Amino acid sequence: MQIATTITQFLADEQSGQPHGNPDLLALLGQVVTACKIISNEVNKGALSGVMGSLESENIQGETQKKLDVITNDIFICTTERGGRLAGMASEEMDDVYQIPDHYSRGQYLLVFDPLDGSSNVDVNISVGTIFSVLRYEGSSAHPSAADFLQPGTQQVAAGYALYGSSTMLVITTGRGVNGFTLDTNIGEFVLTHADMAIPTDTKEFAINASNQRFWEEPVLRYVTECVAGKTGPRGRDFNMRWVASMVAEVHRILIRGGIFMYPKDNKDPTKAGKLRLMYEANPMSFIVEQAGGLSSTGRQRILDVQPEGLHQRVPVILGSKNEVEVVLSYHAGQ
Ligand code: P6P
Repeated sequence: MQIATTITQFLADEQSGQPHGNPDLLALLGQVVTACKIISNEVNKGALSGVMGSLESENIQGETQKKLDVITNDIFICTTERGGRLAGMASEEMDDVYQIPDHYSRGQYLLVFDPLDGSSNVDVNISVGTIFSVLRYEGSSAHPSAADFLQPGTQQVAAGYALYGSSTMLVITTGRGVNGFTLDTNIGEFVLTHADMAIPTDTKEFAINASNQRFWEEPVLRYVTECVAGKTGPRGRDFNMRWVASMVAEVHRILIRGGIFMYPKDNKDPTKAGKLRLMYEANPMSFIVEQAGGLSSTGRQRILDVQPEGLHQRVPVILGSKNEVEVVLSYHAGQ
């Protein structure tokens, strides 16, 4: 009898064949998968849930919090804090490190997440997602500090996202390629539907918030202007543009059909190095993109090599199809 491969079985097989395959990591990822199932159920209720709209509060980013931002953050915490695999957590929605309550056992991993990325879209029924990253805890204290999280993206042991779209998908890497799973609501399991995901090296599709054009640096302005010039311009071919305002949806599209996504450094707010956050947006997505054969850069540095200086640090992001990202990087290098 042919039974679909569930994410639990896939990850167990993947870990079992590895010299450092770790049952603790497997257990933690299982808890993260459960959290994403619960969030999917909440998000997909839409207006029926009674939790649309915003709160009066703002997160540390100064962004108005959606009711679902807080609810999904709580779901992540409640689903993982008791599992005995975590030393601590950090999230877009929490100012500081979340300490595992003393009455729960602890583990060797740190979990960093954006519980509902693109949440400004949730009220208008456009796809949103969850992004997560797993790091090793190298300290000895029962209460990790923010400094314990400040590891370059190359130190991630796993990263992934859930996309709450026309179907709910979970895409994950543990450093051995990228695989995609679709939630089969009939059995309540994510089943393997997109094995060995690979980003096409070329693309004709770029994604950027063009309303920021007047704030862009010259290399980005040059690149986008040439894309828009199409066949009549120096690129000699037409391009298409997309902007969903949900990074998870953009990255997923790029994993499926290629593309380049840019939220570059701009001078809209010179105090900010970019809009996207390194620890729980740029790093996990860069790990996935590189594992799928793409590139991910600040424009001046490989994102996974950036040494974090703060839990909520922002970085410029240029990621996607290898050959197209290299064009943008060449412009940053003055070529
Ligand atoms: P803008 C969502 O808030 C997010 O962090 C990413 O998911 C998304 O790509 C970006 O911000 C959208 O930003 O300025 O277009 O609203």
